[in-house]
Amino acid sequence: MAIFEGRFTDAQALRIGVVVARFNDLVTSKLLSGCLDCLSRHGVDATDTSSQLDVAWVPGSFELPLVAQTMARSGSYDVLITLGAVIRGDTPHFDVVVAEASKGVASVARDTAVPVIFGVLTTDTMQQALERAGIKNNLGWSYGLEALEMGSLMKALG
Ligand code: INI
Repeated sequence: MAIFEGRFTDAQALRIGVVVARFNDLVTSKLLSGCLDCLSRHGVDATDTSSQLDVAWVPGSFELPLVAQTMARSGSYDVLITLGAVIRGDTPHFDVVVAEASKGVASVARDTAVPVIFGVLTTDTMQQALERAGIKNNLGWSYGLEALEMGSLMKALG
C-alpha cells in the first residue's frame, strides 16, 4: 500500500506563484505578507531576487483565474496561491465575483493539474476580513502551508 502525503520540509524544491488581487488591498497585502512569512519560514526563498517565487498582481478577485491559468500553463510553477478579499457590504455583485473566482480557480487546478490554493476571503464586513488577515489570525499563513502541502503531494504523485 502506498500512502501519499504532502510534506512541509521540501519547500526549497518547489516553484511557487502567488496571484494577488489589489481590490481591498488593505486586506490582501496583509494576506500576502502572512503567506510569504509562512513560505520563508519553511525554507522558500521569498526575497526580491528569488528564482523560486513570483508574485503577480491583478485588479480584483474576478481576474485571479485567468492569471492563475496563464501561470499554470507556463510550466514554471509546481503550485499557485490566489489571494483576494470579497466583502459583501461593498458590492451588490458579491455573489458573482465569488462564484467566478471560486469556480475559475477550481477549473484551473483541474484542467492543468497544477494545484491552486483558493485564498479568497469572503466576508460580510471589512472588519471580518481584517480579523482573518492579521487582527486575530492571518489566513495568508494557512494558505502558504496548504500550498507547500499540495505542491509536494502532487510532485509525489508524479
Ligand atoms: N473584487 C474583489 O476582489 N473584491 C471585492 O469585494 C470586489 N467588489 O466589491 O466588487 C471586487 N470587484 C472587482 C472585480 O473583482 C473585478 O476586478 C472587476 O469587476 C473588473 O473585472
